[in-house]
Amino acid sequence: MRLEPNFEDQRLLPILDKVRAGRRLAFEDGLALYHSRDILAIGYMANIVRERLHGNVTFFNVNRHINPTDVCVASCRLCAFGKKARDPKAYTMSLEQVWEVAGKGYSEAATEFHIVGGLHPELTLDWFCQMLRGLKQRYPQVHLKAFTMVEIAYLAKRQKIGIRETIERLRDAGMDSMPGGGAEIFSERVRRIICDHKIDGNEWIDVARIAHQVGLKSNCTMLYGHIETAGDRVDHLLKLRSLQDETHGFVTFIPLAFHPDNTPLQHIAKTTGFDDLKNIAVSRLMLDNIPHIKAYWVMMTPRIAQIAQRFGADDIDGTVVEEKIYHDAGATTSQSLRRGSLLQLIRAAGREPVERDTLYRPVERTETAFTVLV
Ligand code: V47
Repeated sequence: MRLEPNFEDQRLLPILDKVRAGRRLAFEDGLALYHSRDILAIGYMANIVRERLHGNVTFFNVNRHINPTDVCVASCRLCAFGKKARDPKAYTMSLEQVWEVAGKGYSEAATEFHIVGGLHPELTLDWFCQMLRGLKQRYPQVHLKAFTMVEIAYLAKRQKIGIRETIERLRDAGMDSMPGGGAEIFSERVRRIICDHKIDGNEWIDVARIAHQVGLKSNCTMLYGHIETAGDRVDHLLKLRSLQDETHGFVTFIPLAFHPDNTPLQHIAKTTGFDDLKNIAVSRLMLDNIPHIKAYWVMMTPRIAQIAQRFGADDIDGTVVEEKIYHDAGATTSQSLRRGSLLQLIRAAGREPVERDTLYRPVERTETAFTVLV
């Protein structure tokens, strides 16, 4: 028998009724949740949904991020990672370097490479296909989660071919699924200010739809904590929810807090733990058709990511090994966590850790080898 917290904010009671009955929340419910300060009530409701879906389990993986280049033709104000080719600090790896970096890090065998980078004006679709083939050849068991919808749209445009053909060629070369980045926030008003060089929200959704139609799964994200309104956030979540009704291709949603350091928007205050937990909880409540909500520890700190496991999240991400996008924007978290530390964090939150592969199949392992249980 669950003991209920006192709902300080009585306006949330109709939402509690819907959550208990498993009914879909509406735009106005999302707004009421974002406008409420009753974080315990919001977390309590999100935890009901989270435990209904995943019981006491928290998922994690042993992964490695690879960013082949930070050269980017776009100059998004939100970003501290992308550099112009002439910038002395910019880098682009050779294919051999990508393949070599992939094998570096911990002795624990990674089950996933998470591969994203800038919009490089010269690297071709063929170069990326070779990169994927080389990775598959050297690390045949590792799942390649690669390229945001934004990178796909850019490669298609440069190659002067369609999105579908671009995705199919990358898939045939070894791309197994796609990460959720680049979605930012779909509001055109906000995008004009924070990322006006990127594809617009409708294009992001269109690329995701095509990826799902050709049989690939992907993640999805929302960047919050800059100049967006509560309405913009709810609108973003509902657009993802409605694509998911159509394709069922999203696996995990990751709310991403804006990190302002070293960006042209550095005057914007950083998000607080309160905001971060609320975004986890509201997304769990609104996205009733997306199986997993990830509390990305690099972005929100391991401490908050741990508490998030009681506010709607069922995933904490992985070992990561080398993170650049958030660290260029001032993240003070470490760049990596050992598998043992992830186990400890999850257990200390009273949850049962389950190592997963990218598609959430449980993994059994020794340090240097693993088996995906199907
Ligand atoms: O696409 C860029 C965002 C994303 C900043 O799919 C910034 O499993 C905050 O998408 N402050 C990359 N955010 C991270 C990402 C991700 C991370 C972990 C797991 C998965 C997954 C995806 O980070 C970018 C952009 O949306 N970003 N700059 C910044 N200054």
